[in-house]
Amino acid sequence: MIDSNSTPAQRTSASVEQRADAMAQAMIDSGLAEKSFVEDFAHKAVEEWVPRNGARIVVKAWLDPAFKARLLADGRSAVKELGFDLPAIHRQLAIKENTADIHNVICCSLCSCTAFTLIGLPPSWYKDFEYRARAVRQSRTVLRELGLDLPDSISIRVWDTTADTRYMVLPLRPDFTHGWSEKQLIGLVTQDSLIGVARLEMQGIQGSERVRG
Ligand SMILES: [Co+2]
Repeated sequence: MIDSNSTPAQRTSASVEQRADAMAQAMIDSGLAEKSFVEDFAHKAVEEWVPRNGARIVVKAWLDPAFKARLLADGRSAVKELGFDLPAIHRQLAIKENTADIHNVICCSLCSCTAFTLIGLPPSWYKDFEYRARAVRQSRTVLRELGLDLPDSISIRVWDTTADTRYMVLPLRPDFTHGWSEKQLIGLVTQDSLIGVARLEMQGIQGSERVRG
């Protein structure tokens, strides 16, 4: 049944894919972008900007205290050591270290900014108005709704991304990973843990068994 309150525009709105294609075509037609630019961007988004990049950085920091110190002091320069070059607009990369009693979580209350070349494109809930508004005001409740029930002994710090400062969480290395190889450790670090809506040590052995198997 047609909703009589909806406008003609709402009833005929195109899918996200159709709108994205139309925007890409408009950019090409107006000379704002070459076709190869759009294709290159799409390729990078799927193949190169993946959370495994962030996972590699995290594990390097776990295994190399000197690298970790450089990473916390100046994230942008430190990740270059691993071959990660950030877009020029990401002037600063601030790495926020979780501890036993501090939990960091990232949001963008304005839109959907992330350090996307390192942690991957943001998940859909990250772009939702609900998350953007409530992550700041009701962080403990929002984290619980996303499956992370933090005890009161852990305080929460929320980092609101800006155009030129991007954030990534440095998760705590779980005790149960003692003796794991670098590759196993990299496989454990999830995008959720890099954004700060999960804590690896709270995923427990069950989650890790899946990764190791
Ligand atoms: Co944004």
